[in-house]
Amino acid sequence: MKTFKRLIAGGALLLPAAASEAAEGGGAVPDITEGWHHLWQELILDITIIGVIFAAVTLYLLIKYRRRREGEEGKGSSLSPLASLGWVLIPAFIFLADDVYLAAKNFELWNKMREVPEGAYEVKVESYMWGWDITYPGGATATNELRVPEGTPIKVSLSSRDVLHSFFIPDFKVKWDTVPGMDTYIWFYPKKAGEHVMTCAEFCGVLHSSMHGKVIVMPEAEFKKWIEENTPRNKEA
Ligand SMILES: [Cu+2]
Repeated sequence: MKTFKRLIAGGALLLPAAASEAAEGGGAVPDITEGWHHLWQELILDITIIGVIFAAVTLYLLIKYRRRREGEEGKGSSLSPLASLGWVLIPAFIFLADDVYLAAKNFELWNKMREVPEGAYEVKVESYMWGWDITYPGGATATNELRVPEGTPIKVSLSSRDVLHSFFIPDFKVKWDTVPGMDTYIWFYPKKAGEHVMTCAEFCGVLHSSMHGKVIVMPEAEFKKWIEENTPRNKEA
């Protein structure tokens, strides 16, 4: 796959490719948030560069071969068949090579997004009209506030009590549908403490727009304390 991608990258206008390759290495847990962010930037950059070049060439040809006098008739093209073919195939190749390259990167990231890293902390989230019920491994529960420890990959097991919803954390660039009767999941990697929005991204009824909550990333010790205080057996004791 790598060789295949290099081949394609070599053939096209793909300066950012090397940079993205370098940004990916490192820790055992892949940073899919950074990966999606990077792929998005790369896509915008590529289509901007290609778009500007194509627009400039089009503009140049439009001006160069414009009609100069009233009633002037154009001459037949002087391009050879080979040159005509080149004018069609080369631009098409540039577009397609970039598309295939970006698609390959996309699928690579997609696979990482579907592979939960080992040792991930699992939290259950059940969606309903219109909120999120959260259950932790020890039985602690919460609504609309998903507390997680920093520095640990989090697996969110998703289900729905009623209709289709979609669990979306924009800051981590992860989103997955919750489907009645089906178990789905998503994972993300909160690296440092802080608060993030989580929201429903699938229209699910009149109060869909207020179906949002918070992802609260806590320092590990603080999170442990919170879990202990909220686990049912500890509450009773
Ligand atoms: Cu919803």
